[in-house]
Amino acid sequence: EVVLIHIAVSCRWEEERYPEGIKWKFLEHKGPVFAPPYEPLPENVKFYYDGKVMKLSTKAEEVATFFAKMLDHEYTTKEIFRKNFFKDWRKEMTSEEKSTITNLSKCDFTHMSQYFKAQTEARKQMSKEEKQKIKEENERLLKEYGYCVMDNHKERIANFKIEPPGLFRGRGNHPKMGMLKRRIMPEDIIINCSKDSKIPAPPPGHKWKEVRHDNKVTWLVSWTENIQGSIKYIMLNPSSRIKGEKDWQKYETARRLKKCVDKIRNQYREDWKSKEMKVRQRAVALYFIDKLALRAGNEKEEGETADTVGCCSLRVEHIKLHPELDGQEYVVEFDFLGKDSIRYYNKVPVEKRVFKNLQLFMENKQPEDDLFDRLNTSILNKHLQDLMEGLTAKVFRTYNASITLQQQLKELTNPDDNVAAKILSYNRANRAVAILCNHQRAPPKTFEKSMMNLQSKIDAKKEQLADARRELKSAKADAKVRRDEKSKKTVESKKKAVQRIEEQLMKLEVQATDREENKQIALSTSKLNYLDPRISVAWCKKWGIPIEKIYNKTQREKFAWAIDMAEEDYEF
Ligand SMILES: *[C@@H]1O[C@H](CO)[C@@H](O)[C@H](O)[C@H]1NC(C)=O
Ligand SMILES: *[C@@H]1O[C@H](CO)[C@@H](O)[C@H](O)[C@H]1NC(C)=O
Ligand SMILES: *[C@@H]1O[C@H](CO)[C@@H](O)[C@H](O)[C@H]1NC(C)=O
Ligand SMILES: *[C@@H]1O[C@H](CO)[C@@H](O)[C@H](O)[C@H]1NC(C)=O
Ligand SMILES: CC(=O)N[C@H]1CO[C@H](CO)[C@@H](O)[C@@H]1O
Repeated sequence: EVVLIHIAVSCRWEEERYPEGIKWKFLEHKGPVFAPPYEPLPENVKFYYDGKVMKLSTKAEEVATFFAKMLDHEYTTKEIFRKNFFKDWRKEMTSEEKSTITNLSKCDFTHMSQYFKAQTEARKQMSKEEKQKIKEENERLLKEYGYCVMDNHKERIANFKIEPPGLFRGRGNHPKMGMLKRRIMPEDIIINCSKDSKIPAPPPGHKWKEVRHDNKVTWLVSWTENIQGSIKYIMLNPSSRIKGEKDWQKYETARRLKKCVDKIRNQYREDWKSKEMKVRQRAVALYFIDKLALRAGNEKEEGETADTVGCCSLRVEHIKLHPELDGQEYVVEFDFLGKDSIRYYNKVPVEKRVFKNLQLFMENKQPEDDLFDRLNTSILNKHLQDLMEGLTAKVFRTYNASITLQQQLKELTNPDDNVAAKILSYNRANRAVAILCNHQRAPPKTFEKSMMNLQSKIDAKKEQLADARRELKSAKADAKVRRDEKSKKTVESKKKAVQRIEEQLMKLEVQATDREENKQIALSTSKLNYLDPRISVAWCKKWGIPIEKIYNKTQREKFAWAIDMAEEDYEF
C-alpha cells in the first residue's frame, strides 16, 4: 500500500557545535584531498552531434563525460534531469559549441559511454601488482591526510576526500536533478585549525578562501556546494574521543528528559485549553512530537527544494480527521513527505481535546494553508529550550527510542532462549524502534535471492537431520542386539550429531525469520543515532551475548565510550 519508500540514510552534514564546555585547545591537520584533475579523453573517443563527429573543448567534454557515464541509468531519460543537465552543460561550452549544440536529443554519447565501460572492465581485470599499487597509494593518502592531532590525541578524520564533480542526482523526483555539481577548488575552502598549529598549505598556485580558528565547531574544513547552497564539512571520525563525548551528552540529555517528561506532558495538556491560539497550536504540535516522534521541521532548508515538511510546517492537506474509524474514536490520518522525501503515513487515535483543536485549526482554511498558522520552527524550538535546557524535538525521539528499546528488550527476552534466539529478540526490539521512527527502506534488490539461498540451506539441513535421525535409530537397534560398549558409544555420538544439527537448523530458521521481518525496515539509523548504546551493552552483559553480535566493528568504534563503561544493569 505504501508506494514511496526511500532508504532512510541521511548524508547531509549539519553544522554541529560541541555542547557547552567541550572544546579543543590544539588542532592540526593537512586539509582536504581534492578530486584528481580532469584527464581529457583519448583522440579516438568520439562525440557525435546530429550524426557528425564533433571535437569538444576540454570544459564541455568534461561535463559531457558525466552524462556519458550515466547513460545506462534511468536518470538520463527523465525530462527534468535532461533539462537541468543541458542548461548547465551549455554554460561550460564555447560560444561556437553553444551555437552548434542546441538539441540534447541530437547528442550521441554512446562512444564515450562504451569507452568508460571498457575502462571499468579493464579495472576489474587489473593485475595483482596494479591493485597493490593503488592500495598503497590509498594508504599513503590515509596516512598523510586521514588523521589530525587534537589536543594530545591523534584522531581519524571521517571524510578527508572531497567528492569529485558530477551531476546531481537527488532523491525521488528532485527538481534539481541533472544539475552540474561543480568541482571544489581550494578557493572554496575554509580551514579551521588552531593558531599555533602548522596551517595546511593550499595546493601550489592556489589560496584558501579563509583560515579560521574556532574551537567550538566540530569541523576541520568546510565549503558551500553549488546545488542547494548547503555547507559541507570534513569532520572527525565518530570513533574520536570528542565525538564520543558529544554522543554521550546526547543520551544524557535524553535521560534528563525522562525525569521531567511528566511535567512537560501535564503542561501541554493544560495548554490545549488556553485562550491563546498560539499557545494551543504549540501544545498540539508538541503532543505530536512527543507521541509520534515527528521532526520539528527544518528552519532553513525545508520547503525550498523537495516538498518535505516537519511538524510545524504541516499543511491542512496533510491530515484527515475521522471522528470514528475502524472502531476507534478521534483518529488523525497523516500523509506527508518528511525528511529525505520519506513518506510518513499513519492513522492515530488522539485525545478528544487534540481532535477538537485540530478541527478548530482547520476551520476556513484551504488545503495548502498551514495547519499551525501561528507557529514556526523557531518559536517551537525556543519553547522547548524554556521547558528544559538542551531540549529539541530530536531529544524526544532519542528518549522515546531508547526507552522503547529498553521496554521491548525486557518484554521480548526469554531467559531460556539460546544465543541465536536472544539476538532475534534484540533485533525485534530494534525493529520496534525503527518502525516508531519511520525508518523504512525499499526491500534490498538481492532480497529474494538471498532468501532463496537461505531456504535451500534450511532444506539441506533438514535432510541432513533426517539422515542423522535414521542413523541414530539404527544405531540404537544395533546396540539393543549387541549390548557392548562400542555400540553404546556409537549411539552416544549419533545422539550428539542429531543435537548439533538440530541447533544448526534452528539457527538458520531464526536467521530466516529475522531477515524476513527486516525486509522493509532499516535498523541501522535508529541503532546509530537514537538508541542509547549503554542499554545494548548492559543487555549483552546481562545475558552473556558477545557485543560483536550486536555491533559490527565500525559501530564498536563509535560506541567505544559506552562499551568501556561496563555497567551491569543500566537504568535508562
Ligand atoms: C531534437 O532532436 C530530436 C531528434 O532528432 C527531434 O525529434 C526533436 O524534434 C528536436 N527538437 C527540437 C526542439 O528541435
Ligand atoms: C513512544 O512513542 C509511542 C508511539 O507514539 C507512544 O505510544 C509511547 O507512549 C511513547 N513512549 C514514551 C515513553 O514516551
Ligand atoms: C517565526 O515567527 C516569529 C514570530 O511570529 C517571527 O519573528 C520569526 O521571524 C519567524 N521565524 C521564521 C523562521 O519564520
Ligand atoms: C557496520 O554496519 C554499518 C551499518 O550500520 C555499515 O554501514 C558498515 O559498513 C558496517 N561495518 C563493517 C565493518 O561491517
Ligand atoms: C563560523 C565561526 O564560528 N567562525 C569562527 C572561526 O574562528 C574565529 C577565531 O576564533 C572566530 O572569531 C569565528 O567566529
